[in-house]
Amino acid sequence: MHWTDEEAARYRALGYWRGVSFGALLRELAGRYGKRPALIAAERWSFDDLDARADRLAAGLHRRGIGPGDRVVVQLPNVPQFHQVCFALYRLGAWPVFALPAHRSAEISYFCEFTEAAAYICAEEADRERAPGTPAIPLAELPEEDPVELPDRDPGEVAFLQLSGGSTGLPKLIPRTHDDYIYSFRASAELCGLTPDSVYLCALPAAHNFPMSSPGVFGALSAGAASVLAADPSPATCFPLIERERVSIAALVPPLALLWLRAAASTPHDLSSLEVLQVGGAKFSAEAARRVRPELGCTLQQVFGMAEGLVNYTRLDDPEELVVGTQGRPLSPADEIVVEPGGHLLTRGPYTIKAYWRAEEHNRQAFTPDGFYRTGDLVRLTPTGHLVVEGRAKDQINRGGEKIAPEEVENHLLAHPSVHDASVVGVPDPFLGERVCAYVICEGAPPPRTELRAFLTARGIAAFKIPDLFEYVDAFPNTAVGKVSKLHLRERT
Ligand code: OOB
Repeated sequence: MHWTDEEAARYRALGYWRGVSFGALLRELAGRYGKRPALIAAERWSFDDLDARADRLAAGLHRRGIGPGDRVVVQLPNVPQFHQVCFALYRLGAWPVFALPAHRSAEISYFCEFTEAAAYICAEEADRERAPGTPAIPLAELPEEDPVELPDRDPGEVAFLQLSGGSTGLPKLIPRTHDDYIYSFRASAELCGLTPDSVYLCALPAAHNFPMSSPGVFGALSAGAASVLAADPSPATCFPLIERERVSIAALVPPLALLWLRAAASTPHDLSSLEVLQVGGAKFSAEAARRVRPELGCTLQQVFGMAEGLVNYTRLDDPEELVVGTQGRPLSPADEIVVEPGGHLLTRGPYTIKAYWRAEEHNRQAFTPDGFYRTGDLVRLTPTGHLVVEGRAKDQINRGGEKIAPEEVENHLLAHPSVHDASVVGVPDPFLGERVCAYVICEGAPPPRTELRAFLTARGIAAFKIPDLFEYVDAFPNTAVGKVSKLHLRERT
């Protein structure tokens, strides 16, 4: 389930795992950076504010019976309370389960049931309907009380459950420990050159691993830097924030980077503070990558990461051809990379998981007996040790950085009375990289496409999973062994 004793001893001896819990880390940071700004949104919170408010919330949740090992599904927008909730739960030893704001009742009720969640912390009162059996705590009702004494947590234990992009019917949960996660964002902050004078813009959903830890808000906190939390990632929202707060580094997925490039050409806002634009989550084309420096006036950093662990970065001083043409190289000298024939990328290291949580059967395929994670990505290694992502072996759609498990959508479609069979694939799209296309075999007359869309919406799935295209067919092409050939389906559009 975890790292071997030998690996753990090595990671500690090399100083990667520092043996400090999240709770202790925030205390240490508050001691060092006190009144300096930590989180900037409608409200401005200093390091002291975040530390004190995490304590007060921990006390309130403690009184409600939330304690070590309890799971708490957290679904919040980009507000400082998101980070308050994280640190409060970390101090209690309870595990946040990080849902995305786009998730709806199908996903939230599954997370709550599968993790047997003790609570669901949500944005709005109305959200509680998404998890009928779980006590909901809306943002406006976060219970803050006078702090209570809580024992420090063991840094080797699980701190939270992150969601996998998923390639199976139901998403898998990723257990990350204090030691491994703190190492990943501290090392990332260093690699990105963050200092207390840096300003990080969190434009993507704060719960995603990229803006959380690569270096993300946690990395910024660990460096004493401020983070600006944007309500949405549009240029209209973000450009004024960059100007006002003198943002120095921001992180985007490729389609948003394209939008920013387009908007930058005619913006009245001063973006000159921006030194680094990170782009990751999906493949950024070399053509678009080449435009970043001339059009936005900053350094591009490509980031190829995964919630399971491994994160690759182009370095800020890499030559242009590597920055533009590769997805970077591993964060840590201790990251082990294996590229099997065909380009299959496997990895093992100080912040890559050894198993999904409660998924024994899936773990047997996803990890090798010697503890490597099969990423499902197909890559090429350059002589410099950089990785170029060339494709994917896993059955997953990457819609502009949003990951979709086709099987999950197929299962929802199969619940419709007119649907005899369904096969969901990603088809190329110039803006998103891929769009979602559902091939459907109907029983009787095909329903209008709007009906299938409405049906999926009513099933309560996130909007980004609803197919962009529906194609009615009489049969699916088969592979030699009689399975549906998704390769052939993709080629049909
Ligand atoms: C990030 O994490 P996830 O867990 O949402 O998705 C991971 C998968 C990777 O296995 C790969 O298939 C794809 O997303 N991916 C990329 C990529 N970055 C991620 N594919 C091509 N080029 C890239 N630059 O997406 C994530 C986590 C931490 C940092 C950055 C991204």
